[in-house]
Amino acid sequence: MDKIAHESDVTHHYLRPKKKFPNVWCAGCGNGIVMGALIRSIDRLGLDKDEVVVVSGIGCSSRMPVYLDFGTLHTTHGRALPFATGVKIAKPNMKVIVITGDGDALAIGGNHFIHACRRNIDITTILINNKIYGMTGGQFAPTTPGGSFATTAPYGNYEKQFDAVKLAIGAGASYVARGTVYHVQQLEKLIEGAIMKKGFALVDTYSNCHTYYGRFNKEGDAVAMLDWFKKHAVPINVAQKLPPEKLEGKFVTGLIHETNATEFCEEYAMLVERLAAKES
Ligand SMILES: Cc1ncc(C[n+]2csc(CCOP(=O)(O)OP(=O)(O)O)c2C)c(N)n1
Ligand code: SF4
Repeated sequence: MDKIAHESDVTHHYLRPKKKFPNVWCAGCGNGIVMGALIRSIDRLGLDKDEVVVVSGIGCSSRMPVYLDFGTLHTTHGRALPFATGVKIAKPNMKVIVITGDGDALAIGGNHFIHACRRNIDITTILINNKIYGMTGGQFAPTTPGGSFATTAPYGNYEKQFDAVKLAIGAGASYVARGTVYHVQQLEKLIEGAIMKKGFALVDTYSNCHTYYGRFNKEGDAVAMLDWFKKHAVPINVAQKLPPEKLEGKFVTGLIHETNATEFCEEYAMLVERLAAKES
């Protein structure tokens, strides 16, 4: 069987095609690329469908678990991480993956994001960062660059922009990476690494919302936006050798930060064991 036919079979194995399709995404949306990358990463890791739980909030990106044939939870806006935390504490052997948008994770869910990083709980978070609220019509998000246009920023956004990678590192996450929907093979490797990491893992994934961000900011269609990612991404190993002025206007991709800090569920299990030993 050729490679494309094989990958198509793999993809269909992990989808719910009869129940949930067609999907709600605009043609060319980066969400589909991330979903394909996630499926191939899970398949390569050889995980059983029943070992994986995918949790999301609300947003275009957060629709993803609906289409996936794992254990799934489609919850409320901004609250994917609290639900995922509950699942992980109840079932620590399961691989818990959160799919979230930049509004979902960093605006309404910002506090949950910070504390999940701080606890270093073993959850993989794939943040689909399209720099805007897609589902509700293109309002600006905490990741919208200064000067960019949105329905709620008709004269240009005058707020400062969050860097999700810096935020996660500062708050205590143990695996922090950035990828894009153009660099799919790199994205798959980053997702694999994140799933296998014991601790909180973030994959900040730059993605295209051509329908709103691209249109309002004259960045063109989906293909033009992918091309922008191609031209502006600098892999971490290259970036480390460049002076800061050469990185202006660019962004760094790859595994940016990794530590081996203790993980929340392990700490909790040790506490329970200690207390049980005291009682007996
Ligand atoms: C409590 C609550 N507040 C607001 C909303 C409306 N709402 C739904 S999705 C969304 C933002 C989506 O943006 P993002 O998380 O970046 O995801 P995207 O759609 O871009 O993938 C908002 C504000 C809601 N559903 N619930
Ligand atoms: S509105 Fe934007 S984020 Fe939502 S499906 Fe369309 S392109 Fe994707």
